[in-house]
Amino acid sequence: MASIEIRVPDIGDFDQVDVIDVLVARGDRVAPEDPLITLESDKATMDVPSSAAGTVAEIHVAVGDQVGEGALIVTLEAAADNDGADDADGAEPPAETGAASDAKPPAASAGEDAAADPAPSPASPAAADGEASVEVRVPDIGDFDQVDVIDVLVAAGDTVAPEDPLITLESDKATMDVPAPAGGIVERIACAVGDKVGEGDLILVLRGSGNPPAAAPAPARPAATAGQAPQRADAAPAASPSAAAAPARAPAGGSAASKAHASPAVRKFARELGVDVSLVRGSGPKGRILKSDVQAYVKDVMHGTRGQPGGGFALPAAPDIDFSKFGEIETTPLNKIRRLTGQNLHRSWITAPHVFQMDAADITELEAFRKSKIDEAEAKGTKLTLLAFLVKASVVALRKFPDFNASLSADGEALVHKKYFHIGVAVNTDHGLVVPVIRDVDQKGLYELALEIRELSSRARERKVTPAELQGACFTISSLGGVGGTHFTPIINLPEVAILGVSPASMQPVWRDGEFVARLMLPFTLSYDHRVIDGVAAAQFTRFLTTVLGDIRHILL
Ligand code: CAO
Repeated sequence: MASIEIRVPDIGDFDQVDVIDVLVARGDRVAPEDPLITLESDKATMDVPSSAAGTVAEIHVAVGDQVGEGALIVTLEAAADNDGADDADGAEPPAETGAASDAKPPAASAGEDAAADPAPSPASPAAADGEASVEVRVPDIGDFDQVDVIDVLVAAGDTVAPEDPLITLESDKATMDVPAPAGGIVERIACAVGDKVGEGDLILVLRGSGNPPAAAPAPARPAATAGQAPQRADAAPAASPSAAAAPARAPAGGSAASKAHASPAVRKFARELGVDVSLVRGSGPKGRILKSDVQAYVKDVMHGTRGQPGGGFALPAAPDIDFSKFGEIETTPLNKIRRLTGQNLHRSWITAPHVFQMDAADITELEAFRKSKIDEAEAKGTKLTLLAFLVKASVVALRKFPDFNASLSADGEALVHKKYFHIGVAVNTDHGLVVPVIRDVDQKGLYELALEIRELSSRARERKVTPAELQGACFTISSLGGVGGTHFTPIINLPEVAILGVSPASMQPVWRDGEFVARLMLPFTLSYDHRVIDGVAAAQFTRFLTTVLGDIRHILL
């Protein structure tokens, strides 16, 4: 069966854009035109559709990646019915469609475009001076004929600056803002949410403010989608902010739904399910609504926990506070790792009801054994820290308590038990928290694990771990043992159901056989998802872990 590589097509003037959603999973069957991923620049959101039918064999991008033209998105195993289809309809051969190498990018920016070709100017001044009324029309929107007006961002009487977004249009592939060609006061609005418009249709009339009216910049238009070379090269990308970044202004006729930050594919999905996207809380970058958010919303509604009159649970949006009112500030953008980590932790915190089970293991003997092996470990080129023992002991406990080596199915109706034992290890790095995964721990010895922990953590610190090395964990260990503290409560790394938070061991007086004896005690916390794990099971798990760590020979059993 042939493999087809689907690549990022020509995306016009944009160099590197964010992957904000991956809409397929390995094993999914896709048809031509099914959306695969959603890209977002600061001007437009665009789905990249599949150019062929097939089964998703490999996904090469993840949410948060930045991609440019030609980047490999997915590899498809071709469906039988692809064979010969290209000849029949004259479409590009599948391997080339993603790169869309012959697709023309949109032309230069709005201003340049207007200078080069003023004829299709969508802004028609009724008089030559800047105070005259200007009819603002839908500019060239590329391949799209009639598209929906999904938001009107201004009202009659509003003052707009050049490039302010006026309306938002949506096709089945892209959401795009139409920016103001000039500054002025909105005299009259000529379209409404729900209208279908095409190039040249009147949007509104602006009364000039002294700024000479220019040709309206075209909306940010995604270039050809895979397999679809654009017919025209004269459409210019807008310089408008995205809908989400539009100035805070009451929309004239726009519904809250149209203001929601979601890709066309997600909107379509929501429409199919009858979901009002304005009620869905987005967990994606910049609060973007993902398909999984719509699914989670529907699930909550079905369970009666959200959206029901008189009840429900909705988090209010965080207030936008101007801290400079209170003193000097400096704003530093979060890097990608911190943004993604924050989103994942937040999602886990609000999704999984966390319970924390604390315990302490007597590791006096284990520590004596570890110390006796330090030289041997060094000879093997590694450092045998407690963490290798914890990783191994956790797998012994996961074997005994299989519900801890499981994940809830996406619909929340089943528990997926894993027969493999991959352990995530939280690594603190200068650029944020990274959790590389040690695979098949059950098949590895302590030295091998120690080596791997060392190697993976240093690569994590050098930003050299691959996305694949961050995936597939069954259970995570977060050790602050080398740092300090007495106890802490880590957040579960969903879709895992539990995480172990380990604090520094210390000598403690322990009452034993009628006297206090000094023992090295290791405090730890098991944070677990109470939807899956009962309190008794959690206490049994942590007790068993103390037994294994108390007598490490248990790992042989
Ligand atoms: N009790 C006492 N000492 C401990 C200990 C514990 N629980 N765990 C580690 N130590 C000791 C080690 O033995 C080592 O001692 P020496 O230098 O004297 O030999 C020292 O502390 C430093 O260990 P380490 O941190 O370099 O190595 P590690 O294998 O224990 O941990 C790693 C590796 C990558 C997990 C760690 O460096 C790290 O990044 N930890 C932070 C994880 C984190 O950020 N968690 C919070 C996330 S929120 O959930």
